[in-house]
Amino acid sequence: MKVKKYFAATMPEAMKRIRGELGDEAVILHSKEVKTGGVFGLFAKKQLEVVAAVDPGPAKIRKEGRIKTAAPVTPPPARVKPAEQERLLKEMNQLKAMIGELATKEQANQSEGHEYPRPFQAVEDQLKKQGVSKQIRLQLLKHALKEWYEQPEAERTGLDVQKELGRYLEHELAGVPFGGLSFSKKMINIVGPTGVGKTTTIAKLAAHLLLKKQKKVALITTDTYRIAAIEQIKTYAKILNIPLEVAYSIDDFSRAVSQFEQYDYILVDSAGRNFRNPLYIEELAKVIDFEQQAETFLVLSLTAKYEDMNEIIHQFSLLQIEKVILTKQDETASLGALLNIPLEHGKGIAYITNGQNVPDDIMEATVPYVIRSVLGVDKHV
Ligand SMILES: Nc1nc2c(ncn2[C@@H]2O[C@H](COP(=O)(O)OP(=O)(O)OP(=O)(O)O)[C@@H](O)[C@H]2O)c(=O)[nH]1
Ligand SMILES: [Mg+2]
Repeated sequence: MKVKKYFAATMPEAMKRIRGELGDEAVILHSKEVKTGGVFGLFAKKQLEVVAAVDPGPAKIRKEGRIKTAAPVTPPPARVKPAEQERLLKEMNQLKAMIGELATKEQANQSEGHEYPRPFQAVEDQLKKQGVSKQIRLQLLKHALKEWYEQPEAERTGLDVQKELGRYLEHELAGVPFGGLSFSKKMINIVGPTGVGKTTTIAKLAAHLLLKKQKKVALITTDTYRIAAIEQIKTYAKILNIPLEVAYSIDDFSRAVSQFEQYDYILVDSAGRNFRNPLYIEELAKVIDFEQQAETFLVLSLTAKYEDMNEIIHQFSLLQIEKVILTKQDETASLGALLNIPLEHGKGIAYITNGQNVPDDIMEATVPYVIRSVLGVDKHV
C-alpha cells in the first residue's frame, strides 16, 4: 500500500495531482484544511492537506468511481478472491488505525505547545524561556524551517539551527546601532522609570569618562522629586570629585549648562516617574533642554515585563531617544528584551549593567553578545 500526502489550493487540483501520480485506482483516505503548506502551521496561506493511497500490488481495488474517499470500507467486488479480499480489508483497516493514531499524537503535541520537530523545538523553548516575543520567535523559526526544507533531504539533519539563527540575527540586527556613548555630544541625558538604576548608571558612566578617558565631567540633576535622590547623586559627585548642579527649572538647567562650558561632558540625571503616563514625559521636557547638543538614553530594567517596557518606549517616542540601557541583568535569566527592543522598536542597546558596583558593573552591548545571550550558546562576550 503506497500512501502519500498532498498539499493543494483546491480539491480538484489535489485530485489532478493524485490521479497523475498514483493513478485512477487511488483512494482519498483523509483531507483537511491546514493553514500552511504543511510546515507546522507557519505559513499563512490556507491549503488542503489530502492523504491518498493506492495498492500497487497485482490485485488492485477496482471501483467504478475511480478516486474515492475511504470512509466506508466495503468489501471489494466479488471478482477478487476471498483470501485476497480479506488481506486487502485488513490492510485498509490497519492503515486507517495508523492514520488515526498519528492524528491523535499530533493533537497531543500541539496541546502541550510542542508544535515543532526537534531541534526546532529546543530553540523555540530557549527563546520562549528568554521572553523573546512571539512575533520574533515565529519569524526566527520560519526562517530556520525554510532553510531546513530548502536543503536536500539527506543534508537536513546536518543543519545547526542555533548557528543558522545566529547568522540570521546578525543580518537582521546589522542596521540597528549598538554600543555605548558616541562621544560626539556634550550632553548625556539619562531618563527612565523609577528605580531602574539611572543614577547608579550615571555614576558608572561618569567614572568611566573620568578615569578611563581622562575627560572633564560634570553632573546636573533634575531629580528634585525626592530629597534622598539629591543626596545620592551628591555622594557620587563627592566620591568622583566632580561638580554637580541641581536644576529645579529650565532656567536653572540653562544656567548650569553655561556654568559647565569648559567641561567635556555633562551627565544629566532625571527623576524616575511612571512614564506610562505621557504627562510625566511632558514634565520632563519642561526641565531638561532636549534641543541641546545631547544624546538621550532610556534606562529600562531587564527585570521588568516586556509589555511594560514596550509601552514606555512608545511613550518616549515624544523625545529623541538614541539607545536603550538595560540594567539588572544579574537579577534575571530572561534576556529577551535584548532582542525584542532592537527588532521591534529599532532601538539599539548601548549598555547592559549587571550589578550594583560602581564603576565596574557595566558593559557595552554588542550584537554578538546579544545573540549569544539570547540563544543561550555562551554567556560571555
Ligand atoms: N542588581 C542590580 N542592581 C542595580 C543595578 N543598577 C542599579 N541597581 C540598584 O537599583 C537600585 C536603584 O538604583 P538607582 O540608581 O537609585 O535607580 P534610579 O533609576 O536612579 O531610581 P529613581 O531615581 O528613584 O527613579 C539601587 O539599589 C541600585 O544599587 C544593576 O545593574 N544590578
Ligand atoms: Mg535616581
